[in-house]
Amino acid sequence: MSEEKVYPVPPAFAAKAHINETQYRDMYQRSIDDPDGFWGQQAEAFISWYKPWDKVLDWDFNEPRIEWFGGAELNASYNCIDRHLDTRGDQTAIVWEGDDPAQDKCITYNELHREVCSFSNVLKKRGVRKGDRVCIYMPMIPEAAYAMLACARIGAVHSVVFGGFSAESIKDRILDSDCRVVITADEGVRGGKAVALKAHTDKALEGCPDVHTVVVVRRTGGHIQWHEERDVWLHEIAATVDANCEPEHMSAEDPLFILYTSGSTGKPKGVLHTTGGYLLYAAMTHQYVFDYQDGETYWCTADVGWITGHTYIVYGPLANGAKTLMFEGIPTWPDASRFWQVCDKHQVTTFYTAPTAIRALMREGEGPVKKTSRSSLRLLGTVGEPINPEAWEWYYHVVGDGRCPIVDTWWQTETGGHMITPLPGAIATKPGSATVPFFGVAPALVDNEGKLLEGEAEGNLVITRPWPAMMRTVYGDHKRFKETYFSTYPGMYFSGDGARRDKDGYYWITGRVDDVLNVSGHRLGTAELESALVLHDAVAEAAVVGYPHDIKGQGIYAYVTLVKGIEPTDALKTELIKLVRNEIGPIATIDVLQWAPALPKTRSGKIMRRILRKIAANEIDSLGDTSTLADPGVVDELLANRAHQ
Ligand code: 6R9
Repeated sequence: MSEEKVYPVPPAFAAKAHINETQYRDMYQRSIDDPDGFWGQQAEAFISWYKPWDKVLDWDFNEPRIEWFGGAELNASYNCIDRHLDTRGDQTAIVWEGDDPAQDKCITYNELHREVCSFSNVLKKRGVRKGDRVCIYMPMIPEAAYAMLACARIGAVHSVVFGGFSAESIKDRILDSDCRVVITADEGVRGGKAVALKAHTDKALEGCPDVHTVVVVRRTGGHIQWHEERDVWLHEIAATVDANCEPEHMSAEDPLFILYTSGSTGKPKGVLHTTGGYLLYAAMTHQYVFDYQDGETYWCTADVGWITGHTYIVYGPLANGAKTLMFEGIPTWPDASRFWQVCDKHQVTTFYTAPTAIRALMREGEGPVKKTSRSSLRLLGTVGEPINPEAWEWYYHVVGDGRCPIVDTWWQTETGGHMITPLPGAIATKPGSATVPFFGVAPALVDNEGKLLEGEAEGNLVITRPWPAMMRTVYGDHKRFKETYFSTYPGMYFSGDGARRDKDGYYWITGRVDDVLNVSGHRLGTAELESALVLHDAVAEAAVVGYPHDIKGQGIYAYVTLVKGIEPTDALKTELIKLVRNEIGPIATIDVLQWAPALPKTRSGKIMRRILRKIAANEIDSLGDTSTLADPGVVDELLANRAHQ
């Protein structure tokens, strides 16, 4: 590793920041020494409760059981809307920027209140009750946020499915959590192209007989199929309901939402988050990590279909009464200058995106950036995958003109909010490092045997104690929750990531150590991809690994063994790639498909992925020990027929 660069906190930034270095150290120490006192105080400061808690925290990582603010009551929608109305009813809550640069609008807190109340009553009218699950399959339009907040208001549990997922993926998610109502739009619009959301929904619902209602938002007016007994237009039904809806009083541990994410085995799991701890942590991290100051315009470019969109477009900013920007489009439409034009147009102060977007824009050169001012920016953020130092430096110098600190935030769907990240007024940054833990977070590194590593070390990243926004279970499968996160290293939460800790105690995330790929910041399980491939009659066996990809971070490399007697052809290759896209969605587009007469296996029949990863990464000089293979000749054959990347 080359010499590490350190970027100190700009003194002017520190002077105005919510948290400076001394405060960070003091507060962090207190959060570890006296978690009940620390979190109790934060919970009073950040959240409005109907009823206070009996106990701040009750936990046992062996069962596992995690309870924050037991006995307390609150409502997330009330916290994100109603309590701001007296002081900022006329201020903008959501700035919406359409795919088409000529389309935008501002929604005030008063308007948000009206829309969410009305949406809540629509859901009630269609029979949705407290505790029911509602699937949301939406483009990036304000109605996506209204739908989420409406669920929260009436105590329904939303399950947002990313608009880029296929009908098959929607179906699986609807069935797994038994959603009876789906909220979607006629079409989405991205990069000037329509996305057939309603058509995908219709197809998914062929396999979901219990769904009785589809609420459809009109976005484009494009042609769609209509099922009279099941489908309702939002604008039509909204005209028939009351304007006001009182928020339900929810227990702190009542579920707020389910969000599916890929694991190393089986189908995606429904990560369940509850109300009190999640909302507190969302609000607090949004305020401290983005150093949000009243009146600023904050922009997170994620899609609401991912956890980043949940926590840092909707719940965190709105709980803080912030102005949050929601962008319907893509970074390269109409051209590669779009992000920066939007920053100028709406005077964005904080910009939060993914390394894959930065790398894609970096490839276009400085021109598209430099023709904009970006003078409103004061902080930059990144999330989703490790950021390579070159991309970090480009982001810092070219986008931020060397003025804006960068917060590299490590966290996961499961963690609900930021876990390891600099606080911009407190922590000097190093390009490529997520730096140090947020308040209350106790990270540690363990070796493969679970032994805790001290000081400078590299190992598996675990968290040794609970934090308020951690997931509570896998929906409908608590056993899987325990097995996935608490069994590898008993008594600790295992992240699935590897990391290095340097001499200053800074963490450097090295990437997944399990069979999960991170493609353009999106998680994909190799098991899911393989299951999709073997659906094809011609496929006998498949193994999927990741390999380094310039833009995507990781690309998808598939080894496919065909059924005896079937000839590999380009047409078949295309068919297989299409099959996987149809099963999962366009994010699951295989980059390289190699025909494999056989796969390298141990004598007990386990596929040796280590070797497949090396071949895919072109690291053929360091294949390691192949002597334990049942048939070492298989490797030579794979090497001889390596596919081009
Ligand atoms: C928020 C989110 C989680 C996985 C995680 C890790 C990777 C996320 C990162 C990062 C290095 C960062 N990851 N942020 N790796 N540095 N700043 O992305 O959630 O979609 O569940 O992905 O993403 O590998 O385990 P999710």
